[in-house]
Amino acid sequence: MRRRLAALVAAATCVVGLTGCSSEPFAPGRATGVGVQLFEWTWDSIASECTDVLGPAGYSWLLTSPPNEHITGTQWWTHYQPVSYRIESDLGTREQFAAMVKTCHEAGVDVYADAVVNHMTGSDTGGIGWAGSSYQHDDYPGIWTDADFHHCGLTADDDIENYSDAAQVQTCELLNLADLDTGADHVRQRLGEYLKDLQSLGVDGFRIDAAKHMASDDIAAITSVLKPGTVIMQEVIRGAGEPIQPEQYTGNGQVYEFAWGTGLLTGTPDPSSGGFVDSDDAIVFVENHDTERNGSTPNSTQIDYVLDVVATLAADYGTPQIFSGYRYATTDDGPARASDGAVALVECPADPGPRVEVADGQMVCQHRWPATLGMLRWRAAVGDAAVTDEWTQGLARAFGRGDLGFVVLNGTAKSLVTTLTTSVPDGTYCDLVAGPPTSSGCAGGAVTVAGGMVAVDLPAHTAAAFAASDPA
Ligand code: LM2
Ligand code: CA
Repeated sequence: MRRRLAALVAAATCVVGLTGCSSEPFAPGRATGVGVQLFEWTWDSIASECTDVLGPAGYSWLLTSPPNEHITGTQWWTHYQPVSYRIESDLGTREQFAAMVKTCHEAGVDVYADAVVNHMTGSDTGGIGWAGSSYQHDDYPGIWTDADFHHCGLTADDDIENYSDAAQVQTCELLNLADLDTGADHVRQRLGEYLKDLQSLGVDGFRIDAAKHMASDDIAAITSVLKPGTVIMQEVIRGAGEPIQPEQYTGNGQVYEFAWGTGLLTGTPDPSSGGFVDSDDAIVFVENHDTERNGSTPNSTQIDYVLDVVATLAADYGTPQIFSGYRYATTDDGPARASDGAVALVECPADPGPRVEVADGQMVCQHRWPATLGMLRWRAAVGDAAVTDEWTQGLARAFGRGDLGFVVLNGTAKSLVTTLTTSVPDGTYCDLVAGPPTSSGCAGGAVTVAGGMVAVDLPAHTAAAFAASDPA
């Protein structure tokens, strides 16, 4: 007998780890491999999030915003203009940072920091940083003098103009930001010391900001002093026909594979079609703080965003990084601030989800959305099982991971009513796109497999996923 059950994309009633919610927690211990970029979150807020949500939900690691002293201002991008390597920012103090790392480790979550090592500030007038250090464009007392910077002499004002010229990209200034001479031994050493200092606070890995703007060898030298096993995630934006490509950096660690998120804009990215780094080398993401603003990938205000997150977490390619940011009116705006001028503690919406209204400056908490949490659970359940039972019909598609899980994505504007072959054993299973199951049962609808077939009835722009380990 075949039964047809609508797969509901219902709002979950709770967030795992919070009071009133008793979804079975993952054993702390890096269950999924999935990370979350907590963009502009304060260290104190990250600490509570590790305990309350990230650990129980199965997040393996998180990425912080840059933790060092930065220029002052209310824009988020002040964090991408370092003034010194003191761990002192409007996101928190050194002590708060260290306490956060400890708390997150106790919750089973590794901490990676965003490392801005290509450049310092873009200021032409100089000033005083957040922690009180004074600086000029090419002069950071006690740290760098003019001789420590590239003065490329290749363009009129030493700014990068032409991405087809590798020397310009790596030795001229990105956005007028004073470009460190990362080829020089003592510059490499000082940058390595900064990263080691973070490591002494427990940091497990680094995003290397603007990696494309440093020679791969420079990054190798800077990171060579780190503990074996330190995770390195390099930001090398793929540009067609450019001389500098992500493949040149995989010897140092992983790279962000921008082709994944870009590919989501038009359908399903297909790494086997070429133009992608190998799966083990790739960090994949639906959006990051830059692409959220510049449109080069989907963003969380768009109709198929949840589908894109589901597709990314279900795929057998790369290490997913979930993005969690805040609502803004204009792209420069930073998050809400406390009365002392520092970034305010985070308050997630009561029931975070795609349809919840969020005021400007407030966190959206995409990493708490039911579909994201449910798919973390699904991903942990399927492990590295091979892709099976693939089915495609235009923007609708489905696939399984061995006999452990199955996912259906309806990216079309019409309901998807069909019957599909699945290797998941006959039975009735919770739809995990509705959220992780709770002690009272499925978070949303259920799906039945009978005779090796599953009947699906999915509204436009929705998805459903079930795992053999989560029967209804
Ligand atoms: C990155 N990766 O390689 C970051 O992901 C990206 O967010 C950074 O740009 C960039 N590289 C440099 O670290 C952001 C932001 C820019 C901002 C810079 C520096 O997207 O808009 O530039 O940080 O804060 C701002 C102004 C720009 C000005 C520059 C220097 O928007 O107009 O350039 O400061 O004063 C003259
Ligand atoms: Ca450079």
